[in-house]
Amino acid sequence: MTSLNFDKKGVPVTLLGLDQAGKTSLALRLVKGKWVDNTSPTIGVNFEIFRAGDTLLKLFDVGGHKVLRRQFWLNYAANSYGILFIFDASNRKRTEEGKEWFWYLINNLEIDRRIAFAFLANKADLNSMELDEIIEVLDLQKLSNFPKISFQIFEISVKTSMNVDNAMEWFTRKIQEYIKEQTVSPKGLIISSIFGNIKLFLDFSDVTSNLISVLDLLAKVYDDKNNTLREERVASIVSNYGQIVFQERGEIVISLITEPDDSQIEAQRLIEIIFNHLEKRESDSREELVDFITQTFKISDGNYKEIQEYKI
Ligand SMILES: Nc1nc2c(ncn2[C@@H]2O[C@H](COP(=O)(O)OP(=O)(O)O)[C@@H](O)[C@H]2O)c(=O)[nH]1
Ligand SMILES: [Mg+2]
Repeated sequence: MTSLNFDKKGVPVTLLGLDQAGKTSLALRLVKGKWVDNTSPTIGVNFEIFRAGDTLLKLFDVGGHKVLRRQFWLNYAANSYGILFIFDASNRKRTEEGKEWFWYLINNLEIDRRIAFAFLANKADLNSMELDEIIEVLDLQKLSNFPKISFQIFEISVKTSMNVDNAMEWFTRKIQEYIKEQTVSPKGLIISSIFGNIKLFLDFSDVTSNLISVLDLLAKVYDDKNNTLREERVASIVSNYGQIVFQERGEIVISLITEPDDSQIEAQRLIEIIFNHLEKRESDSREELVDFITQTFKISDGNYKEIQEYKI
């Protein structure tokens, strides 16, 4: 089993909430370690990225009637390890709106693994709703119907920093737990052109004996590329033999063969590491590339072979 490390890319988490709830202020507090009076609201920008330690924070403003954006941030939320949902507990006028977005998120979140969800009732320094009231008004008891969501509610003030550390401590501890659960066992890797010409085929676990099924799966993806590939040019196919996660960037396609129930997100992250390496080190020899791949996947010498004969 190869577990992934996030040293370079950071752990993706999503920060969601209505506009004015305190998302940018929280991100700035986490990044800079202090209160930043964020007087200029983010106009027109609905999506920003911050880095706090080894965590990548993706921020979304979800207010208003931006129906078209919903799918976009839902995808991000589903692909992250944790969600920080900021709720402005001082603004009773927008409670209903906040509640609506909250439940839209919970009801539409498609996850196949556990996710940490911190509900941050912000602005506790003002005359704000108490936790009991929030739980009641937002129907938070109903969250027990969602066992994959590990839910915790915190009364915080980004301004005074009240409880922010506690909330983040719980959140990062949960995320670390879930990351450990996420493993990918690469069985093979194929680098090819978008036209299907295979440039490199590494076999880590006797893929060769199932070569026909692997290539067959791959051919199906190529045949139906425009329908199969999602927005980010990623597809995945699962058969009883295994899963192929397939990503296209420029003229290159990388396909990672894994166990059928391995995490697609993790497989995708591994693929991206290889893509980034290819872009940075174009001049590398084939041996150097193979070394990089086997090291990244923690495959020891002699535990892989390069397949030369194939037909797609
Ligand atoms: N009193 C108080 N104001 C806050 C707190 N957190 C954020 N704010 C203010 O709320 C407003 C909206 O915050 P902002 O971070 O821009 O919200 P965003 O739209 O969710 O990014 C700003 O005027 C902040 O200074 C808090 O804990 N207490
Ligand atoms: Mg903002």
